[in-house]
Amino acid sequence: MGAPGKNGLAERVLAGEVRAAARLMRDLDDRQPGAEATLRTLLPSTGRAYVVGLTGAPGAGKSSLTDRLIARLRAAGKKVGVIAVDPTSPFTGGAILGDRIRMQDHALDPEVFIRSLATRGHLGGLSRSTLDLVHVMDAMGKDVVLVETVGVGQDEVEVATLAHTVVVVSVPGLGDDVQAIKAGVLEIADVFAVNKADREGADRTVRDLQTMLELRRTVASPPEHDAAHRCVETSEAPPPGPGADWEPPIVRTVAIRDEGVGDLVDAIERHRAHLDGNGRRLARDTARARAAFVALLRERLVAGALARLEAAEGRLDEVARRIAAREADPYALADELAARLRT
Ligand SMILES: Nc1nc2c(ncn2[C@@H]2O[C@H](COP(=O)(O)OP(=O)(O)OP(=O)(O)O)[C@@H](O)[C@H]2O)c(=O)[nH]1
Ligand SMILES: [Mg+2]
Repeated sequence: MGAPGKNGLAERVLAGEVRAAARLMRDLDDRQPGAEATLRTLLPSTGRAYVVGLTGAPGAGKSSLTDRLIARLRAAGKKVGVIAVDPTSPFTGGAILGDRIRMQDHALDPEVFIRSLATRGHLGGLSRSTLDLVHVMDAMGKDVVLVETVGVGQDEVEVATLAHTVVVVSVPGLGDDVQAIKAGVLEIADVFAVNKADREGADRTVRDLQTMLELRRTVASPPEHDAAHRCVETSEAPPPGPGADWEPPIVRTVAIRDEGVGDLVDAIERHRAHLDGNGRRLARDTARARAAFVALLRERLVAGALARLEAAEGRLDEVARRIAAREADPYALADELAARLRT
């Protein structure tokens, strides 16, 4: 498939070559024509990596925890990939996010591959570009891929469509937990980490989370309801979410002192074992594939429709201006474009 150079790149990625992977990721990011073809040749070699999502408020300590998790996983001989989506602060381990070249050069451990990703503004949104990176890391032979996303807006919900295990990181104080629950984080959490447990109020945060979980248990199937609701709202697959038979553990951590991190690893491992039992892993993978496929399809359809629109009606901005000025009917335009895509 394609030019020999492209196959060469895929082979080098499969051999775990960092530079080849970085190159492919850059090309995917830039929407280079050959990049997707290369990714597709890699797909049959993926599916081995276990994906852990970490989400939580800005500054909750997600990167610090990720940093400690990397150390534990490496000590256990695992190869680790890390994707930080829209990072606002650098990793404590010295890798400077946002500077790809320096990150590569400073990576002391060749089996750890860290990559940051700015997605906002992309048509495909978080899941598409992040999933591409997950695939590349998977193809590289990473055993575990950690995905860090800031828990604001849709991103923390979308991370559930990428990860096998979602760790929601909260911190004491500021009523953050209630906010997190409002944002639907409770529905996607497989494990709760109460980080900065060295700070006052950690007990309270743990209690609040316990109360919320108990509430959920006593109310009739709220996760299903919420998932279905979100599905209608976003016409996307519902995030897999924890099953009714899994009770998300709450783990206290102090990332900066490496306290509780072993417990966090244990909790993730237990969730992994839970998924591996009774085909839940396959169900989760299917739900992930469904969400990713719908996102991909939507991206393709919207791109196709917009291209047709611009060819027929002029630039999108101009069409939008006419809609705003009540000179064009958005319903008629959308119906017309959708109908044309069907033929
Ligand atoms: N006291 C205390 N501080 C912590 C702990 N974990 C992290 N921090 C500090 O909290 C700050 C933010 O940590 P990060 O790991 O960058 O947090 P983050 O969630 O990745 O932040 P963003 O990616 O910007 O959303 C840093 O100054 C850390 O040193 C902890 O357990 N206790
Ligand atoms: Mg961070």
